[in-house]
Amino acid sequence: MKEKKVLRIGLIGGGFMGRTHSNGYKRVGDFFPELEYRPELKAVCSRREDKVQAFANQWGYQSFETDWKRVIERDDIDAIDICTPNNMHAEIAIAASEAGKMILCEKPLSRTLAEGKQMVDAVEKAGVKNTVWYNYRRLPAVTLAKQIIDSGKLGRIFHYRANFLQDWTINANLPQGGEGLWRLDVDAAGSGVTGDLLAHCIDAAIWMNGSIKDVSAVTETFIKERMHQETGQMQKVGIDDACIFHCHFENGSLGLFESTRYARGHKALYTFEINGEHASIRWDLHDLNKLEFFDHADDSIVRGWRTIHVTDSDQPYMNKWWVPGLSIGYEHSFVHQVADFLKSLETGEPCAPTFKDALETQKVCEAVIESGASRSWKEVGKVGK
Ligand code: SOE
Repeated sequence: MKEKKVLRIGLIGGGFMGRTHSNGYKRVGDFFPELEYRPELKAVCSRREDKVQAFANQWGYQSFETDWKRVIERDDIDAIDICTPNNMHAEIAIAASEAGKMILCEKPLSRTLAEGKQMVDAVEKAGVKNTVWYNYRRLPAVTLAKQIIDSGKLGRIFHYRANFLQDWTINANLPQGGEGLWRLDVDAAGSGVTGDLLAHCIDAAIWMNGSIKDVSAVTETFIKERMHQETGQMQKVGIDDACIFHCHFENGSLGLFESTRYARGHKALYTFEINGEHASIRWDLHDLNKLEFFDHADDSIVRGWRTIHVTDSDQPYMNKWWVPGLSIGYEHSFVHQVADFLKSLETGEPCAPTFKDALETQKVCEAVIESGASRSWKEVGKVGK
């Protein structure tokens, strides 16, 4: 068998996302054997030595570091995978670009549009390969939705609707800052549900339905003060706990988006629905292998919503897994992203979403936050100008 080329990975951040990405690197070779490249888990980095050592042992990293700058300096590493809280993304990405490393950055690209622009400039100046982990794009049913839209089956699109609902921050005693809970600290996260959850919905929406022109948002912070893990003091909460916005897309369709972490009973209810002139599509993360499709061209006596179980070998990614009818899960979206990144090394094509693509999502997020704060419509193209 032909010897594979190696992509040596330095993972920075050993939390939940570090685990999802590591699983992607570990599984990809078994299921995408035709790829010319294979990832090698060279080093993982996190500040606490005991934790990072345990992570390295558990996931099979060859070494560990406690200072991310060391990972970037190492010449036995080709690609930096950024899985830190959002406030580290820009600094690490810029340093990694300057060191000529490829970068795979966890979403959202950055805390702010200004930071995101610096990151795009850095990767473009250095000419380094880059991608952002908007993983849900790579679930087979979501990729199929994109293919159906691109085929023109929906015709003119009128509506794009998406939700991302959770309930894990309702408890007022939950502190802000620290592991996982940095998402509640505006300095670490940049924003609340807008950057953390709606960013997924916006990424998919732009990918499937084109650019968003303008937005009008309502944002709310339900718990105004929380104890900060680092200071031990009660501090103002600066994130949006909930966000609802509507928008115009450049193609003339209307968008409606909602996200909250205060929807009791919902853990990760990400849904979207797209209504076109001839057909509609809807999808629900809780039943992620299924895509619902309504085609007005069907014979009227049998016309209705049909459920496509996206597990057949001619459907996106599914020839890599089991046999038709057998489902895959959330973690496979990360395996697919690694596979697509490795493939892009062979072809020389960008691996979407690149930093530049993800900057579009960042612009919409910024417009949404500004619109919520000012209670006015914001044109996405004018944000940050
Ligand atoms: C937050 O709860 C979170 O883990 C996000 O950070 C992820 O991006 C999302 O996929 C699931 O929810």
